[in-house]
Parts: sequence; structure tokens; C-alpha cells
Amino acid sequence: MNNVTLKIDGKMVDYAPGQTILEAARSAGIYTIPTLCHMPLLKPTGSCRICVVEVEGWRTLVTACSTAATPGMVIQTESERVVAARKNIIELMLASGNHNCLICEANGECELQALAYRYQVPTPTFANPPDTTYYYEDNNSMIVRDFSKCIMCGRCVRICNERQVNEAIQIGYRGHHNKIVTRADSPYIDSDCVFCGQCVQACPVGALIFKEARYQGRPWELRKVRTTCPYCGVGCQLELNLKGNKIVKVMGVRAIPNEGRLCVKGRFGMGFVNHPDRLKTPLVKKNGELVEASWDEALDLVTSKFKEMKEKYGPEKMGGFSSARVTNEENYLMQKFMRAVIGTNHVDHCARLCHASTVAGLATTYGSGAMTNSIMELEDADCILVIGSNPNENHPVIGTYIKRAAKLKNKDLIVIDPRRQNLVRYARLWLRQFPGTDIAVINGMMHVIIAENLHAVDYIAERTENFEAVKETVSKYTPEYVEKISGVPAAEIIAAARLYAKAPAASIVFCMGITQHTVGTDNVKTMSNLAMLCGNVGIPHAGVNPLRGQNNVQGACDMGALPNVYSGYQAVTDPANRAKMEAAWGVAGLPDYVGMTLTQMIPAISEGGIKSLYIMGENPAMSDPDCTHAIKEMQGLEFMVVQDIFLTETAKLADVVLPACTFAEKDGTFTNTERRVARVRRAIPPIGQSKPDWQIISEISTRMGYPMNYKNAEEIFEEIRTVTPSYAGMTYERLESGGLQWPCPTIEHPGTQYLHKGQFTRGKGLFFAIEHQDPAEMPDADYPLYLTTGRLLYQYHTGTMSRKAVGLNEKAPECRVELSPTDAEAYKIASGDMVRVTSRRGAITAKAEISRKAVAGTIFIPFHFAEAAANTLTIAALDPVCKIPEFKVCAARIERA
Ligand SMILES: Nc1nc2c(c(=O)[nH]1)N[C@H]1C(S)=C(S)[C@@H](COP(=O)(O)OP(=O)(O)OC[C@H]3O[C@@H](n4cnc5c(=O)[nH]c(N)nc54)[C@H](O)[C@@H]3O)O[C@H]1N2
Ligand SMILES: Nc1nc2c(c(=O)[nH]1)N[C@H]1C(S)=C(S)[C@@H](COP(=O)(O)OP(=O)(O)OC[C@H]3O[C@@H](n4cnc5c(=O)[nH]c(N)nc54)[C@H](O)[C@@H]3O)O[C@H]1N2
Ligand code: SF4
Ligand code: SF4
Ligand code: SF4
Ligand code: FES
Ligand SMILES: [Mo]
Repeated sequence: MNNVTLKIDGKMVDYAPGQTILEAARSAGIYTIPTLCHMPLLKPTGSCRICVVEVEGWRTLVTACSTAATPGMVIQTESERVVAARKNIIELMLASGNHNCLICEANGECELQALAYRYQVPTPTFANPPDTTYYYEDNNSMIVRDFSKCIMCGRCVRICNERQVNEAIQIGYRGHHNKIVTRADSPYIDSDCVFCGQCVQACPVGALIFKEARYQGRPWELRKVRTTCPYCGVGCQLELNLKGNKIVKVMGVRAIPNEGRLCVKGRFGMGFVNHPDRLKTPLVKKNGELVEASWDEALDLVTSKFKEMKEKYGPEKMGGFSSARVTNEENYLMQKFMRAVIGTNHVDHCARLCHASTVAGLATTYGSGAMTNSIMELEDADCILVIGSNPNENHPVIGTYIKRAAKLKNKDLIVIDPRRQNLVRYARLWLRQFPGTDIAVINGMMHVIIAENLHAVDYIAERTENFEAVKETVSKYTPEYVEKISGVPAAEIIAAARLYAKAPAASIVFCMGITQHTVGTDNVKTMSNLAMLCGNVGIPHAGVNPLRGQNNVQGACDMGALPNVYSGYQAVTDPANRAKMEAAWGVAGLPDYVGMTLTQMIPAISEGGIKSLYIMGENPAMSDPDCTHAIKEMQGLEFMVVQDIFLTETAKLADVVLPACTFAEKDGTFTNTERRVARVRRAIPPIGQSKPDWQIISEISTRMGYPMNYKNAEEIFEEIRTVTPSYAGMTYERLESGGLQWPCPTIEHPGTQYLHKGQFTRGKGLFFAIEHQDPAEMPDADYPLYLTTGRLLYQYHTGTMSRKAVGLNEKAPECRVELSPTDAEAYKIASGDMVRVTSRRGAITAKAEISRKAVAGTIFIPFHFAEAAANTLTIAALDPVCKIPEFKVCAARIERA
């Protein structure tokens, strides 16, 4: 250690070169220096001066948070001069505002109040002339701004710009009138603010307030429970703040992977938990209507019907949909129940609609179908290639790392996307291809890389196989040829190729723009090709990184809620695996065939292949392609059980509806996109008569004659460990310290930050020679436009949860059809006009929104809104390998309604 020494309050202190006085003091355990404008992880500005200290031999007091420590310094943190200066600062702050602590939300956790108390500075009696007015804003339902309490510390501005990189606020009106402003000094609701609420979390006083928490409880009255976000696959660690059994606010926890950050859904999206529409009792269909029933009645019916179905048609006519929303423990039990008790491998979940192509593609090329690297590594990648992924809206906290890399660390960002999504602003290069032409674009880049000798020759020779075939195939994908297929100018393909290939560590980030195509698996294999070509797999900050969508979709796959594998991707067709599971589960004759996928089970109903479905935590009536047809199919079932937290479009079709608990009411684990297993903790008792999914499955199983007597979620996790090598080293106790990334094979293993180090999981990385192919349905004279579907920041999937949150609905209340100014003119459509969009499957009516995000010839519709369900229009064409539907391309026409 090359530490150096200084003296603080008479004590010799070692510090590391480069540390500030404040850091030196704190690392030596000296906490007498107060701070206000300082915040860990933000650049110090030295603006509030509360942290001043006296340094021997220096004329003026210096700010500890922004002054570098130097060897031999002699520092006093609480000298008379220092204390006088601090009192003065506190007095001025109190006098320049209106600090009526009695009814201030921050009372009890306000940093200014704490300092006034510590230095015994009373509230000034005549703080301000009575006519002083302060800016006050409460015209949105999420954040209140009360500048009578603002001390201009600038923490909100820095957190918004430096950490969230949302760039929504700044310090405006320099000098005497300075104030925190949005770009046009408008209210948050009319500004670029994306309501992540990070500024509120950073504010040391009561100037920024969570509106729904206002007057709900004092800080010391709130109970705090740390858990994992139930929305997207980032897996942010959050702290629920509860008054009684009501969630009043949500704070981000400073832990991996979010480091305190949240997005608007984790922050303001929890209204669903305590919502009056929650299912509170079981429902049973009588005379075509769902009516309330007791648990006994409902479970008796489910068991007798399942038994009847099994006897009458055999287990291979029964299917189960597991859920990427529920815990690992619950997914494990669902597939165990379907396999060991029902006796079928027809078990699947929404990963089929999502990353099935990723799992299939990467398992074939590398041997493991997960994100190779970790979220926080992104910030230090030399180049990030984001293709078919819109992280600013859909993985917002991952978006912050990418924006930090591009904007604050000057790394190269390449975006390949037909939509002008928000990351384009930060990109060195944006390639705008026609939808469904990604293989051509990447083949073109590989063509250039090989032609210019930029590929990793040694890496390819040592660690991969089948390179020659790819070389041969891409030889015809000259930039000019690719330009013809994709519309991307040849020069841009060359530039992107050079940027990616020359970076020492380049990371590929992809999502639904790559996976949801009839060539989804080939798209993913093409991503693996490119990464291997430049030696980017098996090293930090690089890799191939599919951003998994749902909170626990990685876990649902890991747990074997798939038709072909048990937990840990152990193939059901391997007799050794079957024998192992039979022994563990105490059963004989587990099914040996690969079951049907979700997208095969639904059309199989009308062909007589599926007679009953047990659906847990999925809403296929809205999320499936060509959903009118899917609904018709489900209506043809002989028996259908839906287990959900709300009466969804799918639940309405069921014979029995079972009320489940939300994430806030149960214990368990979720596995996030970077393979990190983290705890979910029960914060409140079940709402109504709802029960945790694992309990419901256990009770059905027991009634079916296969007792499941788990006392709690941890007991299930212990069983998972024994049969799943990649989870074997994890225990709830180990997870307490924050989470572990699989593979984690032994109790001493620290978990795996990035995969394929030294060698691919399958041995050698496998190249595939892949040709471009058109999407299943291309625009033509009748349906002249491309229709692509996806998501909005403020809504989530079929809206069952996000549409229960007041703030989210305020920002995104209804379906809008996004179209380019060019198309708007051609079809004589103005923003706000009602339009009818028609495809070969159906039609919907919604408002038009003319947007620069859309490219001419393509319209975009989010699939969140039941009253204008985008899946009425989409095509059920499937990728032949993994059976994912082509949600991202079909043909449509638009007209004023
Ligand atoms: N707010 C919010 N966040 C979510 C979700 C949500 O519903 N709402 N859902 C979660 C889930 S489950 C998932 S899977 C993820 C999905 O996250 P994303 O994949 O980021 O979301 P999408 O909006 O479906 O599409 C992503 C991008 O693909 C682009 N795209 C369309 N066609 C093509 C193409 O042919 N090629 C390329 N390269 N790009 C194309 C679109 O322009 C869009 O920018 O989000 C997760 N996070
Ligand atoms: N057009 C179009 N369609 C798409 C897509 C697209 O991009 N375009 N994307 C596809 C993708 S990537 C995905 S992942 C799918 C998602 O498709 P789905 O999984 O069907 O959609 P969700 O709305 O997430 O449904 C989850 C259900 O689980 C319930 N739920 C939440 N928590 C719990 C719980 O703890 N227990 C139980 N039992 N239930 C719970 C919710 O209320 C909800 O009904 O949609 C797909 N559909
Ligand atoms: S809510 Fe988020 S985006 Fe809006 S100003 Fe605060 S930090 Fe910035
Ligand atoms: S609003 Fe809060 S965080 Fe922002 S400058 Fe004022 S006191 Fe500081
Ligand atoms: S980024 Fe995802 S996990 Fe994090 S708060 Fe937002 S929705 Fe939740
Ligand atoms: S905390 Fe150091 S100047 Fe504000
Ligand atoms: Mo997804």
C-alpha cells in the first residue's frame, strides 16, 4: 500500500493518494464533517460549504468534500471557526426559505434539520417577508416540487445528469434568482423528465416529495423491506416503505445492479399491489359466469377435472403455462407438477414470445443461452453495439449505464434500429435498416472486418470452429449489396464495422428487435458470429448480451419451465437426467419426449392435441400473436384454470380462477438478466384470500395424490439446489449479502460475472453461415406498410399491473399509433386523429401520433392496451427452430377512422 499520512483532530490518518479530505476522514472512521451538497458517486461541487474544515497554515477554511488531501496536512473538523462558519451557513439556508418542519415530509430525515439540531440553530422567526412566494408544483401525481425548501445543493441536477443521464433538469437563472429548472422551465409533467424519481431520492430536504407518500406517514413510522423489482429483468434492488400494509413509497437500494437507481415503474408502479381490483377469492364458472367460491370448492374442482382429463385423454393432452413474473421456487414447482404429477412435458412460459431464439441460438453457438457479461460492465466497454433493443424505455437502469459510457466516458455507441429511439442521441453511429434485415447488416459488417483484416485470427483459430463457412458466406455481402437489402448506406456499414472491430472490448446488446422474427434464431447466431469474429467473448466488458425482459424470465428458464429441459437446462430426452429427476422426485416414468411450446399448444387445441390448460401468471389472450384466433382456441378447451393476481382477459375465459399473491406478499427469489439470483421478501400479508403461487400448486398437487408439504419458499430452494448444478452453491443465507450469479456450483464459489472465460461452455465456439431471408409477410399493394409492435416506458405488457398505477397512466393513458411525418402527410392524418389500422388478421382503432421516431413506411403500435390490442393485427408466423412469433414485422394499412 502506498498510503500517505495526515492528521485529523489530532489523530494520524492513513489515506490513499487522490482522496479528498472528506474521504480520508471517513475512511479513517471520522464522521464529524457534515455534508449537504456532497453525495457519494456524484462529482463534488463544493457549493454549500457546510463541510468546511480548518487546515493548519491555510488562511481560509476549505471544503473537505472537494479539496484533495495532501501529505502532512493538519486538519481540524470542529474548531471554533469551523463551527461558527457552519452555524452561519445553516442560518442563511433556513432564512432563505420557509422551513416549516411541522408539516414537512422530510421531518426526521432532513439533512438540514439534522444540522440545525446538531449546531443548535433555531428556525428564524422572521425568515422572509410575508409576501415572498416560492415556486410550488403539484400538477402531476408523482412528484411535488416545493422550492420554499430548496437549498440549491444541486444534488437533484447532478443525479439526473451524471447518474440517470436523463438530462431533464439544470441550474437556471444564474445569480440571485437561480433555481432548478427543466429545459424550458416548465413543470416536470410537460418536460423531458421521465419520472425516475431519482432527484427526489437525492434531495436532502423536503423540496422534492413523492406525492403519494405525502401525509401518509413520518419517516420513522414507515416499515422498510428490501426486495427485487417485479417489472423488468434488470432486477433493481428496492426498498418498499410501508405504512401498515400499504406501500407508500419506493427507494432504490445502493447495491448491484442498480446502485440506488430506479426507473418510473419500480418507483411509481406499485399501485397494483393494494389495488381494489385484486382477485380476493377463487372464482368458478357457473352457467357461463365466474362466481365467487371457497378454496375447497375451487381446488376440489381443479383436482377432479385434472384427474378426469388425465384419465380420459392422457397427460399428453394437458398443458401448463408457467410464468416469468413469479419466483424461481414457483416456476420450479410448476414444471415439477406438470412433469411428475400430471406426467407431461407440455410446459412453457412467455420466454417463448421473447427470448426463445436467444436461448436456442446461444446454447447452440456457445453452450449457454444467457447474457455472457454483467450489467455494470457495460459502462467500461470500449464500444457498445445496441441492436433491436430500446433500453432507455425497457431496461431504463441498464440504459443509464450505456448513456454514461457514451456521454460521460466517451465510449463508442452504435445503434442499429429502424426507430429513432432515445439512445440515438448518444450514438456515434446510427444505422437505420428496414425491419427484418439484421442478418444482412451484420454479415456486411463481418465482410468488411474480414476484408480489412480486423478479425481476431488467433482467437478464431484457438477457440472456435467452422469459421471458413462464415467467411465464404459473408464474402458476397459487400456493403453495396447490403445497402440494397437493408437500406443502410454502404459507408455506414463500413464505419460501424471498423468501430466495432477496433475496440479492445466491444459489447453487443440486443433484445426483441433481434429475437421476435421468423429468423430469430439465425439473428442471434449472427450476433454470436460477430462477437467471436473479434474475440469479444470470454473477456470483461464485452460479450453478447441479450437483455432478458421480465423480472424472472431468466429464472423461469433456469428452473426448467420449458418443454425440453429440467432445471439447469438438463435435457428431458437424456435418460440419465430422467433417472436423476425420478429419484429426486420419487416418481417413475417421467415423460421422455420434448413437449409442445406455448405457441404450439394454443393452435393444437382445435386440432384436439390439447384439452386442458393450467395457466399461471400469463395473459395470452393479449400477449399472443393474432390474439383473436388465440382466444377462439382457448374457448375450445375442455378445462382451463387461470391463476393470476387480476381478472385478466385470459382469466375471463377460464373455468376456475385462482387468486395469487403478488411479489410483495411472498418470499422467494428472482434471477435477473445478468444471471443474478436475488431475494424477494414478503412485505405484507396476502390480500384477501389470495395465496402464494407455490402454495396453490402444492395444494393442488397434494389433492392429486402427490403430497407437496413445503413449509416455506426456502425449502423449495433447497430442493432446487440439489438437482440444479448451476444453483448448487446458493443458499438464502448467502443471498442475504446481495445476490449470486450462476454458475455457482459449490458453497464456496463466488458466482460467475462473465461466461466462457478461457473456453466456451460447449468447448469451441461454433460459427454458423447464415443468409438473409425476408420476413414472413412483407408490405404489398393491399397492406402497404410495415407494422412493428413493442413497448412504452410507462406501460408494461398487457397492462394488468402498470395500468393500475396512477402516475403511469397519467404519462401513457392510451394507445397511440406512431407514424412518420411522411406517412402522415400521405394519408392525411394529423396527430390526435382517430385512425383504423388493418392487417390480414383484424383491425383496431386508436389515436395517431406523428413522431420523428418512426421511419417512413413503418408504423409502430405498443401492445399494452386491451381496447386497441396490437395483437389483433400481428401474425402468428413462427421461427422454425424455437417457435417464436414474428411480432416485429407484418403488413398493415392505415386510414382515418
Ligand atoms: N416499459 C416497459 N419495459 C419493459 C417491458 C414493457 O412492456 N414495458 N417488457 C419487458 C420485456 S418482457 C421485454 S422482452 C423487454 C423488451 O425490450 P425491447 O426489445 O427493448 O422492446 P421493444 O419495444 O419490443 O423493441 C425493441 C426495439 O426493436 C426495434 N426493432 C423493431 N424491428 C426491428 C428489426 O427488425 N431489427 C432491429 N434491429 N430492431 C428492430 C424497435 O424499433 C425497438 O426500438 O422489455 C422489458 N421491459
Ligand atoms: N405484439 C406484441 N406482442 C408481444 C410482444 C411484442 O413485442 N409485441 N412481446 C412478447 C413478450 S417479449 C412477452 S415477455 C410477452 C408477455 O406476455 P405475458 O406474460 O402474457 O404478459 P404479462 O402482461 O406480463 O402477463 C403476466 C401476467 O402475470 C400476472 N402476475 C403478475 N404477478 C403475478 C404473480 O405473482 N402470480 C401470478 N399468478 N400472476 C402474476 C399479471 O397480472 C399478468 O396477467 O408478450 C409478448 N407479446
Ligand atoms: S424524475 Fe428523474 S428524469 Fe425527472 S428530473 Fe428527477 S432525476 Fe431527472
Ligand atoms: S431540490 Fe433538493 S436536491 Fe435539488 S437543489 Fe433543491 S434542495 Fe438540492
Ligand atoms: S429498470 Fe426494471 S427492474 Fe429497475 S426499476 Fe425499472 S422496471 Fe424495475
Ligand atoms: S458538502 Fe462539501 S461543499 Fe457541500
Ligand atoms: Mo419479453
